[in-house]
Amino acid sequence: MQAGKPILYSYFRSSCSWRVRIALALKSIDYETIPINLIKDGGQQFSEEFQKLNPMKQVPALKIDGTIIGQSLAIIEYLEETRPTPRLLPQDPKKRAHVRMISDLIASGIQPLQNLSVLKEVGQENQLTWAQEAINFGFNALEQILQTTAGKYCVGNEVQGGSHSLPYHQPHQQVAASLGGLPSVSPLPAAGYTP
Ligand SMILES: N[C@@H](CCC(=O)N[C@@H](CS)C(=O)NCC(=O)O)C(=O)O
Repeated sequence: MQAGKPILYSYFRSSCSWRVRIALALKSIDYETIPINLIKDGGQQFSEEFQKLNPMKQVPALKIDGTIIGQSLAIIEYLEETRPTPRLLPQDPKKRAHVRMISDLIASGIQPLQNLSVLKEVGQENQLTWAQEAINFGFNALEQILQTTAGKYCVGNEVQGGSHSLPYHQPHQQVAASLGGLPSVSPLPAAGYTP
């Protein structure tokens, strides 16, 4: 595989892709986007061509440095290791662990439960309640954690403290606000990123 400009396979409404777009923007990495529409044509993630890039049939996937990487957090970690400036992870190991804890809470504990494929299994009638419960449960845990870790961002006042998880907050800012009683979760999206 020839290494050229990185290519991000992405969908505009995908919070997982958004997470990677924010990391790319923070690191000022120039890249191209190939849109994978998760709704159109029965879901372009299921095309034979895309499955070869990401057998999980999910966005994002990043073609970079002659390889292809799926899983948003793995992509972000790779960018951090190969393009370390500016840092996304704090230097302090405890703060770093806090960033990873929050990222995993969102990327493993909330988002997958309301993925399109899961909602389809849950069925149209129950999917709203199902998704609301997953978000409610996760955000309540997050609220408790942020009360001890957050400053301006999820962890402290440096952008790297919570950049992994900011992208999740942004698309769900209104949800967090509408849930009420989440004073630490609701204001965090206002971090000013529009990648
Ligand atoms: N753990 C994966 C999750 C990726 C994921 O769930 N992507 C969603 C969009 S945010 C997707 O492609 N869904 C397609 C589907 O459910 O069919 C990551 O963090 O990259």
